Amino acid sequence: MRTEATRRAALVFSLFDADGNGVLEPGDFTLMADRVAAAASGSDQAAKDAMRAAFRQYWTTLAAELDADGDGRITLDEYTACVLSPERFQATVATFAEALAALGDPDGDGFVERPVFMALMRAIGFERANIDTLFDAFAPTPDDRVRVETWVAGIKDYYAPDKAGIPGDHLVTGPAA
Ligand SMILES: [Ca+2]
Ligand SMILES: [Ca+2]
Repeated sequence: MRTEATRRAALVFSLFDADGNGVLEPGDFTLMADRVAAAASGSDQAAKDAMRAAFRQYWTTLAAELDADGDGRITLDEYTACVLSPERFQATVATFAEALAALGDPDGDGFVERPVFMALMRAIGFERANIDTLFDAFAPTPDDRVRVETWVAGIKDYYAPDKAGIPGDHLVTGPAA
């Protein structure tokens, strides 16, 4: 396991703890889905519903796979186990990545513009400067867009325990780290 992967997991844990009470519970994922839906102003209802379903599946997987003490809440220690056994989490991350990235491409042309990317990532809670650096690391086109597939792959890499020095590591650096 890489230190980088543990740091990435800890950051996501802190952001997904949307109500800030130190543990992940179903309500955190409803709150987060509401925030992301509000930021996805250009997306249709079907895309928002898919994202909400992906957040629900995320929670269901956490509760089924990582709630070691069975208390219906996920602590940071329980959560970081997803870094140790990524295979239990892979399908859920893939669904989540595709649903989130789809929100970034409301017109379906296969590309995500920077302002849309920024709005969605801000809604999740990442730092503005880190989001810009991440977008740049995705090697945007001259008109400042990245491919949906690039973002999907970036999200999957973010959760991969053996990855280091990836674009997603930019999210972990800066004043919040
Ligand atoms: Ca919480
Ligand atoms: Ca627990």
